[in-house]
Amino acid sequence: MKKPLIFFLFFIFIQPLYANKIDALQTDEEVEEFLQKLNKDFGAFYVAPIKQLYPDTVYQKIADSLGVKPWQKIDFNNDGLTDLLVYGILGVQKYLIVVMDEGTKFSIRYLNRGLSSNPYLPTVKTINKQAFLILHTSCEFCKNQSQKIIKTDTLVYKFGNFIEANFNVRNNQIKQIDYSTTNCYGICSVFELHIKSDGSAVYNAIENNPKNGKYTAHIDTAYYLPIESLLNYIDFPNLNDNYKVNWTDDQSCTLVITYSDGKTKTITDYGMYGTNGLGLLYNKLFALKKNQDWKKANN
Ligand SMILES: [Ca+2]
Repeated sequence: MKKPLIFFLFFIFIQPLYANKIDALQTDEEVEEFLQKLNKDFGAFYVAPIKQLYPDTVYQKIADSLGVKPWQKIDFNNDGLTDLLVYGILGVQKYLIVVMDEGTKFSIRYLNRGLSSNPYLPTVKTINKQAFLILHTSCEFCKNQSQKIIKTDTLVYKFGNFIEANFNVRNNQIKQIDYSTTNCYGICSVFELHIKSDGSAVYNAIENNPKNGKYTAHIDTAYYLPIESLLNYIDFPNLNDNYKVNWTDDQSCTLVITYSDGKTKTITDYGMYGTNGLGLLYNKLFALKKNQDWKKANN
């Protein structure tokens, strides 16, 4: 008779430590209310049934066969805290979002690529206890309707966001990172960053920065090492040399990685979203402008 009692007490005391607000969500309305409390911008956001997410009956059948759900609870980063994947509608736009429980707060990751992107068919697959977001991109807005799924990405939550999974990571010895941005139709920060593997760095703030000018710093290893790891994870030598979004007036950037014995890899990226991994890398490089102790250079 003792065992059930011990189990019951264990359940009572342990459960509140691990259960979070996402675990308690049961209905579409509860999901909507949860999101609206997280962010007021989600005031008109709603969870739509499959028929509304995919008005074309062909895509409804594909969504059913793939097992697409408007929302589901998954622990994407294996930290014991349940996260929430939602594909819903706000205004005329479908939004694919993930709410990550970071322990002390919930934070939202937006997975749309541009506002006019083709609808997604998101599913989740777990391999060796690791959850992957399988993102099928439909061709609902394509002129050529023969191909129903135009792209399938396998994304994993790493380095703070969802990036393309790499099952065979190779570590290249990175010697230098050179990064530069261009202007855009509006106001975009134009700058250069030159970072050596010992952390010594030059930041040249050229236009539209809080303070333009040339600065130097020693990049904190807590910031440099994740950038180096992310570069190796995304397998930069095998990425394309050029990326381009399908809209205009956006900002462009160029990334040059010097590695191994003087090899270089140059990536130019119009729209700065060649891959999810590159987008995350650029965010981390942009952040260095603010999170390092830059000193005005003498020349
Ligand atoms: Ca989690």
